[in-house]
Amino acid sequence: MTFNIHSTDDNSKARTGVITTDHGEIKTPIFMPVGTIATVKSVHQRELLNDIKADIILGNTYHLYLRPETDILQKAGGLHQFMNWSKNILTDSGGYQVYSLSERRKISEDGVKFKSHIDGSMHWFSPENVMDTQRLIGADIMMAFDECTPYPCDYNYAKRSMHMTHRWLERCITRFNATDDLYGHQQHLFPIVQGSTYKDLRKESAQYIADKDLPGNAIGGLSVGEPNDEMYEMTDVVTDVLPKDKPRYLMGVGTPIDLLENIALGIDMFDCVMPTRNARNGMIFTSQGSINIKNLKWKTDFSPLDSDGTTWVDHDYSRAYVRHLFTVNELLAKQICSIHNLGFYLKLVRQAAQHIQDGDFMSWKTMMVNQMQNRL
Ligand code: PRF
Repeated sequence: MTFNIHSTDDNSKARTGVITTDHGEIKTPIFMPVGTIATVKSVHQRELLNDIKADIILGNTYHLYLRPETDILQKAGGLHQFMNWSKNILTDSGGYQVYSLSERRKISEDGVKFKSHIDGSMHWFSPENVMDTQRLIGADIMMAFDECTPYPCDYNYAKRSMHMTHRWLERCITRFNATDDLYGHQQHLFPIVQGSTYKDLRKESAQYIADKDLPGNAIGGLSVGEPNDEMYEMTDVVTDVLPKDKPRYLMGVGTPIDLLENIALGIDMFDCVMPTRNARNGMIFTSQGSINIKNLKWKTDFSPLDSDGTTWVDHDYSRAYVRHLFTVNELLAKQICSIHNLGFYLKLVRQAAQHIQDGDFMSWKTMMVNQMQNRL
């Protein structure tokens, strides 16, 4: 994997660059659509490729391990083959999903015992078997196994948990180095900074992670209920420590405004269920603000879904039509809004890159943040 920085902003920590892997180029800053269970919900791979223009999507070890199960993915020749996606894939390690989804879990130094949210069966994740599973999935970028602490989190718990995440990282690296990629493309491991909302812990964790000299670095444990200012403060502290010449990935973030604020703080990669999940509930994002397309006010609005939008759904369908589809509970409503929202997120990060190159990123960001706060 290589990461080449193309431009930097004089007034913030924002930068543009290109990550290159065996599955092609990823232009940063990037947003990665979430494809939890081998599908970006209600969006075809063709649309991701041609309309949304995603360079990389995300999968979840936790979900894929439970269904279709790892051996099916292995028989298929890996996740790329199974779902017919020839660009990049990053898999989250399961560290977060075990905590947020499984009904019961018991965490120890060895790993996590958890109960499946599907059928209640018992399972076991460890730093070692999570590396093995991600080898079998075949993601281009694999994530280390970590514990994501809740918010708020007691200082002593956050500190103990962070140190355990660091010890787990050692075990991940050992297993990663002792195993090979299985499908003819190279895989890469990213470690995860934790430390809750404590600056000293965040600095310590960032330094520890940076010293491992892996090809990219991630920040976890944020966007878990803390106020936005606290999230931005933690990102700021951590990006001051993480090396400049490697991509930085802020996990599970966020709103369009969060993306712009964190790009200014030196983040290169994001993922979040928000554009797809909100789309399925009728909430769409535009550069003028967010819209609840189910509202009565759109009943006779025959203007395009988003006249500034870059995907075909933005121009082919009116607000009144999409509102109607939601009213009668038609599947097409969710498809249209998911394509729209992902198209909007990807356009937003491409625009950010353009403004970083042009040297007016911060003034553009201020204008966009103001506009996007509106509810139309
Ligand atoms: N760890 C992992 N995945 C994550 C997170 C984390 O802390 C978050 C936190 N926002 C989202 N996804 N492994």
